[in-house]
Amino acid sequence: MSRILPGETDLYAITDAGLSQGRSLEEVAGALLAAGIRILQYREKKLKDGAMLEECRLLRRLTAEFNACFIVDDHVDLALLAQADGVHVGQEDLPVPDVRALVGSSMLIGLSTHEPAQALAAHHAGADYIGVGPIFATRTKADVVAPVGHAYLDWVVGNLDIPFVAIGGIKRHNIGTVARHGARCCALVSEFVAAPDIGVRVEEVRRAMHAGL
Ligand code: TZP
Ligand code: MG
Repeated sequence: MSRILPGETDLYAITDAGLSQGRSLEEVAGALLAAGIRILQYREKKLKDGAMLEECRLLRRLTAEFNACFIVDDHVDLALLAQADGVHVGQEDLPVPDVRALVGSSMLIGLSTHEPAQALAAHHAGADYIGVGPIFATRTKADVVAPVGHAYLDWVVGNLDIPFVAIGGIKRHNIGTVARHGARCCALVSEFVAAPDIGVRVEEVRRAMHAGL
């Protein structure tokens, strides 16, 4: 078990089977973890619960080998059954206090936010960290809200003391700017999982992020 918060590590990787170029979840996750990714989120919108539980258990084993933090998107039941380190919910999922009642105090709860009022509410409700975005336009998420650009990120950096991860359309070419605006942790989906060589890509992204600081 590894409770690692955004900010304690610089990069947060999220799975996406449809963007993984035909590679297995095990191959993609293994490459991300071998490249030093310390927070890995399982995000799956198509499979049935039984298949998702198997995949969560696989990722629990892999992340434990690497002492990495394992987060499950949306599914509190799967997070509990797979003994994940955390669960990540959106504005229209179960409210944070209700998730907390289910998972207890030791599991991390992350909440996606898109505006200051949501960030303040997340803090108040006891979220352990927030997602801040989408910073840029993205095609990875179907029902995504309009990009918030750097304005909302700047507000979070200037006004809140809660761990956060910037997300949405972040790539090698723009992560330096996101870092310069104060993001100490960035979440990437397509830039990582669709890369021909995931290990090389993680290194490139990390270098670009730190060059921006
Ligand atoms: N939440 C906000 S944007 C997003 C999620 C899950 C998708 C980000 O994907 P990408 O490929 O890094 O733009
Ligand atoms: Mg969700």
